[in-house]
Parts: sequence; C-alpha cells; structure tokens
Amino acid sequence: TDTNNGSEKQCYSVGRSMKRKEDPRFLTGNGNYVDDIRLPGMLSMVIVHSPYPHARIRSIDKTAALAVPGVKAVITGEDLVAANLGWLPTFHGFDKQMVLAVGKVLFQHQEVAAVFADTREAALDAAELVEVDYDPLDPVTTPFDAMKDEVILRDDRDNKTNHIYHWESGDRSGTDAALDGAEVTVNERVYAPRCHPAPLEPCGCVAQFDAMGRLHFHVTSQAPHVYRTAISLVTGIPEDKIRVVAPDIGGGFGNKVPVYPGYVCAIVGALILKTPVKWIETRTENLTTTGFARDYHMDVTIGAKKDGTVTALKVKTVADHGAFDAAADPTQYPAGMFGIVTGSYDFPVAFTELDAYFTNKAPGGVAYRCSFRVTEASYAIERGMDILARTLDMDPAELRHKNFVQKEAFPYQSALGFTYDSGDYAGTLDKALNQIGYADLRKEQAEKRARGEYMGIGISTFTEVVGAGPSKHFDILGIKMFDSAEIRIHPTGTGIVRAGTKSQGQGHETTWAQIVSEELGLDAENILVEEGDTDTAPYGLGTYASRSTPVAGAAIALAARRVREKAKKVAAHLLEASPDDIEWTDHKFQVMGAPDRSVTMKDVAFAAYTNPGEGVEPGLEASLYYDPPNMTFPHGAYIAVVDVDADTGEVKVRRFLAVDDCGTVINPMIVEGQVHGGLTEGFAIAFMQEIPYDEQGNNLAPNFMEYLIPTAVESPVWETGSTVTPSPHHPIGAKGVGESPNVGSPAAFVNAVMDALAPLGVTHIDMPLTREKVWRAVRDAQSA
Ligand code: MCN
Repeated sequence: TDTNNGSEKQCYSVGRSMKRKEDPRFLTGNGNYVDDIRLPGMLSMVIVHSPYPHARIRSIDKTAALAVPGVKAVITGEDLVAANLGWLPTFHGFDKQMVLAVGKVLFQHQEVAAVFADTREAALDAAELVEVDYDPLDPVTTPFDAMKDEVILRDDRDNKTNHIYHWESGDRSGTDAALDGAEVTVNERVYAPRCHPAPLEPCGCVAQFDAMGRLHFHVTSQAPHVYRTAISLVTGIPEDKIRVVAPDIGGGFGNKVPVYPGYVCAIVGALILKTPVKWIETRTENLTTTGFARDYHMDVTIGAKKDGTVTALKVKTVADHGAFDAAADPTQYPAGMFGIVTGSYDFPVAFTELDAYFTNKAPGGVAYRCSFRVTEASYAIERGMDILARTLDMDPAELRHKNFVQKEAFPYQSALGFTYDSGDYAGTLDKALNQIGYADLRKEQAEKRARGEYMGIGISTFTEVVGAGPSKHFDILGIKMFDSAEIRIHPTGTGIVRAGTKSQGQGHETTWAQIVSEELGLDAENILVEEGDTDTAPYGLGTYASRSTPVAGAAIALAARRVREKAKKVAAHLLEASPDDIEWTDHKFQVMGAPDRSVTMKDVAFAAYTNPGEGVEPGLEASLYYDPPNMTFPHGAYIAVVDVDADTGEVKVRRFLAVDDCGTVINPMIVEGQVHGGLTEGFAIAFMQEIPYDEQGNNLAPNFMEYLIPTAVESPVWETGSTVTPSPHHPIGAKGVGESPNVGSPAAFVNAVMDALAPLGVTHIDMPLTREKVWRAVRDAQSA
C-alpha cells in the first residue's frame, strides 16, 4: 500500500507522492559509494597537477617519488603515449583530450603524472616529489584574446588556430533584414559564467582485473554503458572483458558524464601492477579539472514592433571551451541545443551563430544540469525579453503574453528548427501571476519606489528541450541515442525492472517502480529497480539532459505493456476465454462485459510459471529499446521578488514561485524535490557561483571558500505550482523536469534585480550578482 495514505489502490498509480524507496538506505548512512569499496591489495592513486596554465615540460624526474616507501609506480604522459593510451576521445568527436600532459601543459591543474602507492598518504608524499621542470609560457585566458590567433595553444592539431568550430542555425539574411526594418531593436551582451556542478561526491573509481583478466570498473558515472564502450575504444580491452558498475552516486549534475584522465590512469595502474587501484578526486581536483560548464558570451538582439510584437531574434555567441573541448555533448550539433534560444515566443525569423575557442583554462563544454546549452539559451532570451519590455515601457508579463506560442499552435515549428510537442505558456504564466499575487506586488513596488526603496519582480517563462533523443539527432561515440528497459515478473507477483539509466539522486528506484506498478497493477513497493551495472542492465545511454523519464521512462512503460500482452494470454487461459475477449481494466484482466470474471496480475504471474496454458511459453518478462520520435518540451513560469539595498548591494530574495509543466507527473513529491534542488542551484548561479580565472591563468575558485554553495541559511523559501500539458508522443505523457529549475531560474533572479534597480538606470549586471557588483553598478549608474 501507499506509504502516504494507506490506500491499496494508491500504490499502483502514477501521480502519487510515494515516499522514495531508496531513502531508508541513504538516511541511515548505508549508501554504497565508490569510496566505500575496499579490496585486498588495493593501491591508492594520486595525480600530479601542473601549477602553470601554459608551459613547456622540459623533463619529468620520477626518482625521488619512486624512493618513497610504499610507492609502486609513477606514470607520465610519455609512458601512456608509448602504450598508445595518450588521448581520450570526446563524445561528439570534435576534439580529444590528453590523458596526461605531453610536451606542454595547457591549463592550471592539468594532469601531468599519476602515482600509485600502498597508502594514500604515501602517494600524496610521492606526488610532491615528482620533479617536473617547466618552462612557463604566456597564457591566453579569454576567447577574445584566443581569437586573435597570436599564440596557437594546441600543437597537436593540424588546424593552426584556436578556433574550434563555427555553428549556426536559422535564416541569417532574413533575420538581418527583419532587424533592419524593425520599429524597435534592443541589444545586450550577456554572459553565462563558467561554473561547476560541484556534486557532494567528487569523481572517483576503483579499477580491478580479475583472474581471467576481466576489468571490473566501479565508477561514479551517469552513463555506465557509454563508459564501457569508451574504455574499450581507448584501451583496446574487448567490451565483453569490461564490467562497469556505478554504485550509489552522491550527485552528478553533468559532472559525471565525460570519461576523465584519472579513469584511464587507474585502469593502466591496475593492469601493469596487477592489483586493484582506487582514485578519488579531492574537492579541489573536482573544481579545477573536471566538469566545467557555460562560459558563454552572448550578444542578443531582438527586433519588435512598437506594440511589443517580436519580429526577429539574433544571438551571436563566443564560447570559451578551455584547453580541450571536453564536451560530453551528445548532439550532432556542436553547440548542443542552443537552438532553443527562441524560447516560448513565436519569432517569425531567427538566426544564431556560435564560435568556440581554446584558451588556457580547464576543459569546458560539459553540461551543468541543462540539456547542453539550454540554460545559456534560456538566460539569453529571457534577459532579452525583459530588456525589450523595459525599452518599450511595457509590463514584462504583458510582453510575454503578447508573444507566446499559442497553445493551439502545437506541434509548433520554431524558427530555429525544433518541433515543440505541446505547451500552454499563457495558461502557465497566468497561473503563476495569480498564485503570487502579481497585481498586488506591482502596487507594493510602486509604493516602495515612491519611498525610494528598491523592490523588483522578475519573470522567466522558459521552454526546455529534454530527452536526448531521437537517434537521428543524437549519438555518443557514434552510438545512437535510445534507451532501454527489461522487466521480469516473479511467480509471486513481485518483480524487477532494469534500465539503462543511472540515478544520482533523482529517485529512479521509486518512479520506475511506479510506472511498472501503474501499467501492471502490482505493488510498487515490490518492484525492485536496478540500474548501473553493465553486466545486468540493458544497454542504455545514461542519465543527463533530463532524458530518463522521456526516454527510459517510455521504454519502461512500453516494456510493461509488452509484459501485459503476454499476461493476457495466460489470463485468457485462467478465465477460459479467448484472449480477444479479455480486457485490462481497473488494473486487472476481466472478461469483456463480465466484471465478476477477472484475475489480477498476481494471479497471472503465478500461472505464467505453473500453468500458462496450452502453447503459451512459460515466464513473464519483456525487454524493449525505445527510440523516441522527438524530444519533449517542458516549460515553466518563474517569478522572483527581491528587495535590493542600493547602498550596500545586498539582494534579498523575498519570494520565488516556480510553476512547472512537465506533462504527466509520475511522483509529485519527487518532482517538487527536483524543483527545489534545481532552484537552489539557479540561485547560486545567479548570486554566488563562478569559476573565474585571472590574467595569469590562475583558477580563482578552487575550493568551497571561493566557490560558494548555498546552505539552507542562504536559500530562499521556494513556492511551487504546476500545470499539466502531456507530451503527445510519450506513452504516459511525461516530459523531463530535472533541469527545468536550473534552466529557468537564473533569468528570473537577474530580471528581478534589474527591475528593482530600474529607477537608478542600471540596465544589466552579469552574473553572479554579488553585493560588490550590484553596489558598483549602482554607483556607476549614479555617477553617469
Ligand atoms: N519525474 C516525474 N514526473 C515527470 C518527470 C520526472 O515523477 N513528469 C521524476 C522522474 O521519474 C525522476 C525525476 O523526476 O525520478 C527526474 O526525472 P527526469 O526529469 O527524467 O531527469 P533524469 O532522471 O534524467 O535526471 C537528470 C536531471 C539532470 S540532467 C541533472 S544534471 C540532475 C537532475 O536531473 N542531476 C541531479 N536532478 C538531480 N537530482 C539529484 N538529486 N542529483 C543530481 O545529480
């Protein structure tokens, strides 16, 4: 029965706030993480990092390190190149990354050598004694310097330029013509700062070869099967000789999608030293080497009529991808899904182009809780719309209303080529405006302004694109993007579902069980969910881009329906009727028109193994691979209310309301939890977090003293609401939700602060809106 309200029927249903099945394990401290693994003879690996952002390596001397008691080996980039293991491919194939630096280091903290020792302490001591003789070079720390090509950073590429790629989408000349003829145009350069997902558990692995030479690789991975294939491609170990297991994971947020140099080193160490090797990142390693997102400079231009109707959108982006384009980006488009930049608005014409550059910063291009550039795109358009509203002296809610894609227009073809599945943007905004009491807030603001107080209201009505994806648009390492499910029902009516996804905190053990339960009329408490072991789970592409519900969730529902088809034959046998006369109704099989003649799935499950009927194969299971016809397009209307102290720059977020629409909701409590988590991250991005580099290429936020994580003390109280527009192509109508709050909220916060400061003439401040920046902007505006 449902743990919340005790009613038998509730336990089946999608749409119920069933408590998370995984939580007793986590709440009692019994989660099983990579660092919990202890194996006999296991060595500890520590990586030696470069102190310089750009330098030639003259020599590396391992002698002193090797003399430390307990040290078993030190490997360098030269060693790996000699073994043909020097490079890691990136998922989308535009670049590759050095495992350990050879010849030159390209960013501060780059991996230079790996030390293996009996204990972590010995490995740490020895790492300090690896003597690397560097010849420092001038670093290039901005894409604007990099584009001059005065210094070419990458010696290994034939292409002697720092330019990585140009990507464009839409109608350039049509957009230019529309902008030329527009009654009003607004333009602003907005920056999505380089930031980091900073999961509670940093990256790490344990590599172990068994007596048969098979690699058992436990790793904090969001995509275990992809890792298995990537490891096979990099190391040459046949894929059947590799088992990847992702145990419990303490948050991923995108950080655990790419395969990192430390993993290759640990595998090499375990192979040559013939004993297991563990590597666990420190917090500083995590914040300086793996998993950077954003660093997008975006020029947004919107053309409109005087009445506020938008006529054209142009967004030109310069992207800083650091030393390697480590993008774990699975789309065929190098700039991921940035084409969602037209957002929720019906732009008749649009054009966007993006140029990405190498710099002497850590490898960039990884996604942080966004479907590959969607947060950047949403921020650009939502800031742009607010700037337009202010230029036209229009209410920002009214401007949005005027330009929304109308709910009758779905499926809607955007000017940049996406086909949005469904939505009700106006309905969702109205719900948010009513729920927060918008009209009253505007009155209060007017009164405060009259008293010289700075209160602001910021709106963001974003559209997300999630569920990578149809195989025609997405692949990783050439593997087309589908997902998978395998369901096995046991004789007593309990069961197991295995999927190609991997929860890092999202609650799949609960929601996948709920889907099976709903489809098969079995108790969700007795449906075990297993993910993350490549030996048992069917091949899947993993959990990121809020793809699990849209893709694997669909695979699970459809696999369950396959089980039901089989079960129907057994039910027909039990009910002595023809399968054609059996219907599935109210979570059981019954003879059509004879409700008193019915059997439950539990009855059928037992019979499937004991008495399935003449000619019916015993057993009750199904597996299914699902290639979605399209992505799903969740949306939301977010409203932030802030008070700004213009004398100190302090911003107080007084209220924040998020109304989300992710189609059919499987578990409202889990969705609300996802929204709270994502909003907290969005809040941090808007006000606290950035990984800045100084002109010498030093990473200025290598720890939690500098890279701030909001605690319950700083975080606002979140108010939530929802609307439901099912996805027409998903079997249960669900869209993804995990990223929406992170995608939609930064613009709402910034729009609110700009609204507060409008009377002072402040028009834009780049995130993060620290007190100092807000104070300076106010001071500059006043002295202008
Ligand atoms: N859900 C639901 N009904 C819906 C949509 C989703 O009940 N209509 C439930 C799902 O079944 C799932 C959860 O909400 O239990 C999130 O589902 P979904 O939106 O499909 O996202 P994913 O499971 O694919 O998770 C990925 C997404 C991303 S991209 C990042 S990054 C992220 C996030 O989710 N990282 C997280 N949320 C996180 N939450 C935690 N605790 N830790 C992370 O690392």
